[in-house]
Amino acid sequence: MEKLILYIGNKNYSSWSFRPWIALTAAGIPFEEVLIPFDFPAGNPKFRPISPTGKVPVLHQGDIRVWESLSIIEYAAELFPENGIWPKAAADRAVARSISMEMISGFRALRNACPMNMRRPKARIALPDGVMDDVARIGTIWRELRAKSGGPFLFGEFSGADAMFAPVVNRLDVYDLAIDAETLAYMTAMKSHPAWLKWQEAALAETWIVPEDEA
Ligand SMILES: N[C@@H](CCC(=O)N[C@@H](CS)C(=O)NCC(=O)O)C(=O)O
Repeated sequence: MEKLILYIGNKNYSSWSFRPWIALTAAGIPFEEVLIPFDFPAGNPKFRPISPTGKVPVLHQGDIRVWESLSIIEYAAELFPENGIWPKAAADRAVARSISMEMISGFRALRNACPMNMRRPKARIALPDGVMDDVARIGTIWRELRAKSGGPFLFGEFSGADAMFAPVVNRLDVYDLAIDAETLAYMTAMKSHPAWLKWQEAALAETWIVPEDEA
C-alpha cells in the first residue's frame, strides 16, 4: 500500500487537523505527517498546491487526494477495516456518523466564539448567545452515549466519533465551559488518551501565535 501523508496546520490551533490526526494515531494507522503553519495575513498560500479547497487537513496517497476531516477518517477506516476506527455494531456506526456530521454542521456559536487553543490557560470569556445551548447539546450527546456504552469513550473504545469531538473537549476545558461531572469525566478520559497527549506535547512546543485564534 502506498504511504499516507497527512498535511495539517498548527497543532495548537488547527481543530480540523486534530480530528483525523487523533483518529489515525489512536487506531495505530501508519502515516507521515507534514505540518504547514498558518499564514492568514497572506491567505495561507502554501495550502493551495496541496489541497483542492486550500484548507487543511488533506491526505495524500500517491495521486489520491482526500480532503475534509471526516472523509479522511472514512478513507482510513476503509483502508484499515481491522483497526476499529468505527464501532463494531452497525447501529453504533450509524449514530457515530450522525454525531460526527452534527459536529461538522453544527455548534457554530461555540466554534466561532471559542477557537481551539491547546496552550490557552483556563479562563472564561464573555459568551455570545447560543454558546451554552451548544454546550448543553454536546453534554447530552456525551452523557447518553457513555451511559449506553459504559464508556470511557462514546462507544466504549476510542472511535472516529471521539476524534470528531476532540477539539470541542479542548474548548470546554480551556474556556471553562464544562457543565457537569459527567461532561468532565469524558473530558478527562479524552485528555488522558496517549494520542491526545502526543498531540498536546507537540502543540505546547509550538511558538507560532495566530491572533485570529486568540479569543
Ligand atoms: N470542513 C473542513 C474544514 C477545514 C478548515 O477549515 N481548515 C482550516 C484549518 S483548521 C484551514 O485550513 N484554514 C485555512 C484557511 O481558511 O485559509 C474539514 O472538515 O476538514
